[in-house]
Amino acid sequence: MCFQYVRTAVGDRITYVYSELSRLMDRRRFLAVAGAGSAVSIAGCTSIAESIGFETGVAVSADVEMTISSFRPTELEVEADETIEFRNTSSHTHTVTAFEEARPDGAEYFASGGYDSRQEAEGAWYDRGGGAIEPDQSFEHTFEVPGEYGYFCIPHLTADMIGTIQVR
Ligand SMILES: [Cu+2]
Repeated sequence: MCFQYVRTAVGDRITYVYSELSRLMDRRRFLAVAGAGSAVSIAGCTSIAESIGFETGVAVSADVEMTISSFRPTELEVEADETIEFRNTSSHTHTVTAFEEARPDGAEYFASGGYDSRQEAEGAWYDRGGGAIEPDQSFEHTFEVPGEYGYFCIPHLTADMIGTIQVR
């Protein structure tokens, strides 16, 4: 696991610094580390990443990042009523689109572009690129109802660009 982060005092938002190798970390460890609430550093990790050519040390302040074809982290655990920022840090265009069925009872549907259903979001995307999150743009949503939310990126669903938010 190559992953480093600091939980900042401001806004209780996780600012994470990681390498491409962080993709390899498993969810359990991520949650355990994220829940610890203190700075964590895995010795040797950064230098390993650098030695094989990855850029490291770039701090990104967002809750979920959109990379070339994935959400990172894939699964995120947050408190109810937290506003989550999904930020496109790649050079590709993405969407954040909720699965209709994968949300707790009573939870509001969410999608970049503000659509009220998956059908509406997909229709807008295929019709006119509706809901697009361009490079360096963000989409925010506040998760009010505890439970599990599944979401995906419309143009990259076939590449398994899928994420989960666990709201406590
Ligand atoms: Cu995408």
